[in-house]
Amino acid sequence: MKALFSVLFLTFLILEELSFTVADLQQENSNEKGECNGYCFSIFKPVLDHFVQLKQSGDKNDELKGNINTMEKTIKDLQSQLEMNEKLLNVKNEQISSLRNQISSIETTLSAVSNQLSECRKTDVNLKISESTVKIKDEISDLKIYIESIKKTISERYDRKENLPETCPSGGSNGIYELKPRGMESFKVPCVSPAPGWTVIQRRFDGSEDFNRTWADYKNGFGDIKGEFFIGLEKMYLLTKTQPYELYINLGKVDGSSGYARYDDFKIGSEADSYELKSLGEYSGTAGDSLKNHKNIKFSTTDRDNDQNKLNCAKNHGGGWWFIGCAYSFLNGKFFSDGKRESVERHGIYWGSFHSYDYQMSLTFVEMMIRPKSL
Ligand SMILES: [Ca+2]
Repeated sequence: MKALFSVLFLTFLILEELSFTVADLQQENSNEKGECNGYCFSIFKPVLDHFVQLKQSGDKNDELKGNINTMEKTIKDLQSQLEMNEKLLNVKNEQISSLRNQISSIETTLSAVSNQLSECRKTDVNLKISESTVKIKDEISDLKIYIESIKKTISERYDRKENLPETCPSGGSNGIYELKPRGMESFKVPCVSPAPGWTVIQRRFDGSEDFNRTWADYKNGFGDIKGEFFIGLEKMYLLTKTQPYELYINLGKVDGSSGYARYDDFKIGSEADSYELKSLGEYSGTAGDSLKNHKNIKFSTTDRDNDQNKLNCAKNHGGGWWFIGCAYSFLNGKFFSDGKRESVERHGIYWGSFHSYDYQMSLTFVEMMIRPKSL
């Protein structure tokens, strides 16, 4: 009966299991202890302890369940927040993606603009280079044309004349030489040695040439360089303007006696100065100085009276010279083969100081020569 009672009681406890509190069980246990004897207590005590443990475990489970519920709720809240954050994150990601697209688009545009700028710069530089090239080509073309014109001019003026001497060669034999002084057309003149390098500019010895000439003839020269001639005032001007020249005058009388007059700085002016006798320099010689008074005197011819006489000295004398009032010397007079002036109307060739200013005497030989002082 006791066992059966225990089983029934145990069944009852199981049915009421989790609704009991620990206090209830302790109370129950106390009640049982009061109602049960020692045997009863020894049998049911372990069972009761077990149930008490079960009850305590159940309470703990309840607590755990509560905690779990709380945690589940918390997790749900967190999940909600997470979802919300994920949504926000997605929105932000979309915004970032959009911004990236915009940046990419801007970068593309910037690159295109940069390329266009580079092309523009290249175009600008190429344009400038092209303009400069065209300008340089034009200048080169102009220079070529200019050079060709110079070549043509040189060729026309100095064709095959490059090797001609500028002055009579020093130490060369007597004879006719073609000279090509700088800046002048070439011309032929007699060159005289042994006095080296002298260019003959006037010569009288046989009366074959008429020296009663016009201004134009004295300007340009006349006569035969192999015989009697005058080289011309223009050549004398061009020669003596470039460098200092000496003048050497050989004089001869009909009796064969001779003398000379030498000047170390001979120079005449241009036609605009009427070929004025600009300079003579120092005189030396044996014939005396019959030219010094003619310094700074203009040249006169029969048709151009530049003298200081109210009459026309050139016309009266019958030739061109640097006439003053008239002349202390006159080497372009009429040639008298016997050395004597035949009439007062016609003046002979004279150099006053060489024949005691006897103007009835006429020289039968004259040779005027010049050479650069540097020789
Ligand atoms: Ca006069």
